[in-house]
Amino acid sequence: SIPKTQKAALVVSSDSPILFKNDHPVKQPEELAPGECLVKMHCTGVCHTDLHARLGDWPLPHKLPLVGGHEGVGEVVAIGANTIDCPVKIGDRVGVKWLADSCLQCEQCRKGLEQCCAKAKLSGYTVDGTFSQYVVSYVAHVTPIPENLDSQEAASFLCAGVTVYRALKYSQTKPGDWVVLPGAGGGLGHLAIQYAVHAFGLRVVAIDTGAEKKELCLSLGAEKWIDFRETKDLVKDIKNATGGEGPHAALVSAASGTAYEQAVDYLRPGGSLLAVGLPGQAQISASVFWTVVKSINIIGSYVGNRQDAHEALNIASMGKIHCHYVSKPLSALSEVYEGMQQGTVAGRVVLKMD
Ligand code: 8ID
Ligand code: ZN
Repeated sequence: SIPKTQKAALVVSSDSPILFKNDHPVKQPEELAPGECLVKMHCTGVCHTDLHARLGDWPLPHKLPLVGGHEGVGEVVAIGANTIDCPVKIGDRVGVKWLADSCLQCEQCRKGLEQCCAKAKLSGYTVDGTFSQYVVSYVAHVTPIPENLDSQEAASFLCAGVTVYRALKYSQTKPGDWVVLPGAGGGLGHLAIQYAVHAFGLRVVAIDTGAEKKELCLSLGAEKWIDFRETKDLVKDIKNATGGEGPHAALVSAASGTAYEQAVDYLRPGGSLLAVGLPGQAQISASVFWTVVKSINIIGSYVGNRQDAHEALNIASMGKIHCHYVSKPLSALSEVYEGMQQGTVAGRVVLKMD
């Protein structure tokens, strides 16, 4: 049976502490609209995007009070009455990703750019997300979880995994090419190393800071490491690491504008800058002259559509790509945000909800 109340963590305002509640209401099965489903969470990853929402540092408004979170895995326990063409059934294990819902009818949805739908609903941002025991989501957009992935292992593929997978898919690289990953030791970056190596056959230069992240990146398959706090000349170090000519692509997943600086300078001619990290106020500044003369591609890449999510999880289920995570209870969310802000979280934290 479905309880009336639940544990949840709420952002009330950007300058008050996270509010942990034991009596947050659960939307009851008979209250679900057609197309909605209720998912009982097993666990949820904590993404840096949740920290942006908590700090209110993006130029995109979100709801308040807000239950954050968008890397959730759980079980469908109810489906709204009169839902037609329902692709899931009660008992299915599904993922709740950033893109909670989209209209599926507009030009962007028809083209597979569902994440740019004007009617998109965003989990843990414009609708309540996964930092609660029961989450209302949408049958058209929840992602089936492959049987052989356990829920905690699967969680961070719903955002971090699908995002870096899609960025690499559109990177215009080919096997044997070099990719540079500023932010490599974080949630997105550590999965990007593994997709780059195992799914796309790329060679990886990892950029981040500190001994723990260095060890993690090298153990996951990065061939070269550069500490962004220690380098005296980033462009020179990157060129040296890639045989003198610079990388074919740079996937920036750092939550900092600094990580975007110099990308056009170190990329090889014809190279691609994959803009993924989302500092709220930064600008990409690049020499127009060298962008043109080096034929540089600047590509913004925003999460992924339903198909990207299927592909990212399917590849993960093949067993070569693993989320490196620490498991914590929901009550640890505030300290997780502190660690993330200080840059001390290597890989991910996954919150256990059951
Ligand atoms: O769809 C998207 N484009 C998308 C999806 C999900 C997340 C974008 N994001 C955004 C988040 O909102 C956030 O801005 O990507 C960014 C990174 O998310 P994350 O991987 O969840 O964050 P993290 O675990 O904190 O990792 C960030 C890493 O960047 C390093 C940090 O040390 C950390 O390991 N870093 C920083 I901050 N500055 C750096 C620099 N100058 C840097 N690494 C290299 N060079
Ligand atoms: Zn995310």
